[in-house]
Amino acid sequence: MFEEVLQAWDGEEVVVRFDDASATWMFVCVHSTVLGPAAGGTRMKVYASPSDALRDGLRLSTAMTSKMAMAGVPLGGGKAVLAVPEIPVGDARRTMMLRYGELVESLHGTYWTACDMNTASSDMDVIAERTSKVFGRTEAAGGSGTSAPATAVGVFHGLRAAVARAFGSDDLTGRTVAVQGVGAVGGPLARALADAGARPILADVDDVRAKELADELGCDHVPADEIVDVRCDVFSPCATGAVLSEATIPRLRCRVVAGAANNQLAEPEDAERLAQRGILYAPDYVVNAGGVIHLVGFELLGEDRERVDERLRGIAETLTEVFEKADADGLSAAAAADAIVEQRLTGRSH
Ligand code: NAD
Ligand code: PPY
Repeated sequence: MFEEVLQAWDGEEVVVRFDDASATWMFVCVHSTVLGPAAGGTRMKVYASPSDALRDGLRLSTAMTSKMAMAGVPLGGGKAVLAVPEIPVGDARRTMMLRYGELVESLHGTYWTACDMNTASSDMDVIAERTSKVFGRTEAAGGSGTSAPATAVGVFHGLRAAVARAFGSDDLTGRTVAVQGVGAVGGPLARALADAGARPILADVDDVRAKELADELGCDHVPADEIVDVRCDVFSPCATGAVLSEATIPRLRCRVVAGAANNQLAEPEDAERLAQRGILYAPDYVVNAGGVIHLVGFELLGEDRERVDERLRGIAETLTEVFEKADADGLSAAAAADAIVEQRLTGRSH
């Protein structure tokens, strides 16, 4: 039910539209505009129910507020969900994106959009025909293109910082890293890890994709449902959310979790469950901010490549500050990161 889902959320507003022509529920979730206009990608997905779509959008928008605050960019957190009956193609997709662009434009800058699951830079080009409040258009259309490679670079730096914290050195030589999902972020991450001398172990529900990359990198791959159980130094979730749960945490055989997926913890208590198992968790919204740094750096802040790269490397320092605060205050890393976000949003420390 929409009522229960919304009552449990602490965000600012949700704009809802049912797009009759495509039978699509459109939810624009504005979690916070405290630090600037709410921004976050548009996820297109087939959900079991509109309430499930709304729940996903709300959680993702909340995480965007934290991501923006932690990355130190002048934006708030938002996310949009297009709950489609099936993923549209061709003209149906284009006309739906145009109508969605009109919805974004009607918000007069409260919400800025970008790519997320199942939406691409080409969709942003279409949306941009109706609104200027869009990041991540193709370079041909004047945007900065896909942010996934930058996200992978940021995860790589964060992962190295987490390894340094857990093992006393950030040298990745010989370190085993189980990468769950080798798509637009997990793929380049696996390559970077292999280049740095680490030993990636890959898995993807698209087993062919995992096998081909493993063959190319000369590393191992396992079936997707076994990656959580793999003995490794680092488990790197780069597929979907909620992979760290009461059910999966006891199965993990790693020292560190550091990956790209949004909302990795199924529930807040999972941060404590990880800590109790002696697993160092690098909070997702700290580690996966590379896409934000790329899009906002190039398209809003007018930064050059050098500055964006410097900021991507800075993810390692930000994460180290989180770990230091966690140790100093006796908190899990997730709770320490949340406390830093809270301070940036309210100007107060707790
Ligand atoms: P993607 O769709 O390109 O890749 C995801 C991959 O995971 C696919 O290859 C898919 O087959 C695989 N997969 C799905 N479910 C799986 C499972 N249960 N086990 C193993 N593999 C599975 O997506 P992406 O852009 O690489 O993003 C990966 C994650 O990172 C997502 O959670 C996304 O929200 C998050 N993220 C991405 C960006 C970005 O810039 N692309 C930024 C921040 C966060
Ligand atoms: C994400 O990082 O999850 C995003 O949604 C990407 C993004 C980055 C900057 C503005 C809007 C969306």
